[in-house]
Amino acid sequence: MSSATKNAFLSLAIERQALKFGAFTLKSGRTSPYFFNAGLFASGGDLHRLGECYAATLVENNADFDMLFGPAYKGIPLATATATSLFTQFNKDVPVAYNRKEAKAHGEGGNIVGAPLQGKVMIVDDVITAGTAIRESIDLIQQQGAEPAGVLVALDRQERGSGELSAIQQVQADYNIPVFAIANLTDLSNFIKNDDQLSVYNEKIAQYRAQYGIQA
Ligand code: OMP
Repeated sequence: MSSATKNAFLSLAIERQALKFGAFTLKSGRTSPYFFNAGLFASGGDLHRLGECYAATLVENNADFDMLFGPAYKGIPLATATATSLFTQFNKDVPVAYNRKEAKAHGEGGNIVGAPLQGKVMIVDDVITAGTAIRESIDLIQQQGAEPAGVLVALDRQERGSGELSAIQQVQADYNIPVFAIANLTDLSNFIKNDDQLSVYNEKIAQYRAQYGIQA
């Protein structure tokens, strides 16, 4: 994938403090020297630029899919922004859908909003931490008779889950689908290498990777 896409994403994330450096307790209980919070891309401009990075990642990887699906809640604006960028940047008008967390019994009913789930469905989300939300999305897609085509996330932390594999590698292995990331921890570490203020965190990141990182 092009370094221009990775760099555009990483500089925006750092600018918006969606990527923070310090000491953060993760869901796993690990203390991480960095944390990614996609909820901080919170303006039309931010979502537009982020959508361009997601869309470019799909196109640069020649990803094979018919439509996009954004899991509630964080995946919803991300899949939408990706769909609009696929149209404006790449002239691809693909259907987009998302789920409600709670099924509606009245009105239009059901828990899928937007295009019906059919064909090869690409799931768009922020990060894969334990893989629970992604597994739920895959179940939902299969229940509708559609096929999961892959997962697209912003950042791959490249760290082990409970075993040797990362949650991303586990999803790839269990479902035999690709997982694409705009950038991974190696990209982040290279990106901050020459930054006067942030390069100091590379030592902590290296220590963290030695302890929890996946095999290269
Ligand atoms: P959603 O974005 O709501 O799916 O949550 C993702 C989970 O991953 C949350 O529990 C976050 O606290 C967690 N998380 C991040 O969002 N960013 C990170 O860099 C690391 C984690 C994590 O806890 O591993």
